[in-house]
Amino acid sequence: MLTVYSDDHRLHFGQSELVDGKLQPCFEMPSRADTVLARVKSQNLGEIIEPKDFGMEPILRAHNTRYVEFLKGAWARWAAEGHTGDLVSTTFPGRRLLRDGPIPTALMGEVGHYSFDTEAPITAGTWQAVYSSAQVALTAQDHMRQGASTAFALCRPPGHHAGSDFMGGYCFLNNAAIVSQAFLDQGAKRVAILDVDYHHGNGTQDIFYRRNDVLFASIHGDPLVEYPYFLGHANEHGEGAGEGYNHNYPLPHGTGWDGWFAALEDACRKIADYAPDAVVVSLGVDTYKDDPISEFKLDSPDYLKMGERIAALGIPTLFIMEGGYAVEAIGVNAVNVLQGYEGAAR
Ligand code: OKP
Ligand code: ZN
Repeated sequence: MLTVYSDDHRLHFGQSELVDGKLQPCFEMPSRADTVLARVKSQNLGEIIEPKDFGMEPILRAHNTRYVEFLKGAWARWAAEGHTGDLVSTTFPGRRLLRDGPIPTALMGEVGHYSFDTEAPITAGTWQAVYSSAQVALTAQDHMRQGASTAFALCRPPGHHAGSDFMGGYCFLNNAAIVSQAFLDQGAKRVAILDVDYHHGNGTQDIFYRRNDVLFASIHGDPLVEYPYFLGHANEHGEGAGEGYNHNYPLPHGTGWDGWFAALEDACRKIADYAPDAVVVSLGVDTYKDDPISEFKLDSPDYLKMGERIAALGIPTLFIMEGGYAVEAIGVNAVNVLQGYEGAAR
């Protein structure tokens, strides 16, 4: 399996994240990608290439232009004001504040307008890193356009919490949404996104909620007890033309392989019924038992079985790296999914 990777991910390195009222090092750190890349190499998964540059157009097919321009220019504006630390939003349009009102001209207001939490810090290199992360995904997608049945986009930063015009949860541009739209723009009739990250992919759900050309299925910690808290319930089935094309599997803390696999089985049946031209997997491995911010109990061999079940769909599948914060283990776990897939697809 081809892996696409760019060192540019290092340019995004948030200084800190608020945990129990104290600033701690960000869980979403550059060494995460290093661990996964090292495992891809040590297991001889296949060729590793740098991304090509597909430009802004495929990004703007999934994201609001003004939001993207904000992301691109925010650091230069922040630095010009004399700041040296990360640009992080702390004020948000909660209920009965103007969520879609005039966009504040002050940067601290504008970043709040475009964020839903404090966990997507904008640093000096964030734009280059998230742009390259999107190009990593698009390059893997292009490999499949040329006929490959699978590919692995080793994206960092991740993307599934980012909506068309908002960031949050370590995410800025939604890599899975961007490549799904690219498949459609190249002639695919239907694409299914299977989000196996521990957290609900609220951004991806939001982007495709009113559409029937992308089916979204997500298995995640129940939002009643887990981040992102305010979306991801089982009764969210889509709206308008999208009614019936969104499937959430919220599961309780402590869920292990058996409970998790039952949800995967149901999701895979829905995907098979939908008969998509391609499957995009939002591959988070923060479902791991020792993940520092998560509460599922999957063990490393389970990821092989996850890959095998996805392969049994028999549909071209693009894997997009999302979360996973047990830095030492995420290489084994992510690559296990890919090797499970390859072993069963072979
Ligand atoms: C991104 B992805 C600790 C709480 C963590 C943010 C989680 C973002 C996860 N401060 N909140 O889905 O892996
Ligand atoms: Zn996650």
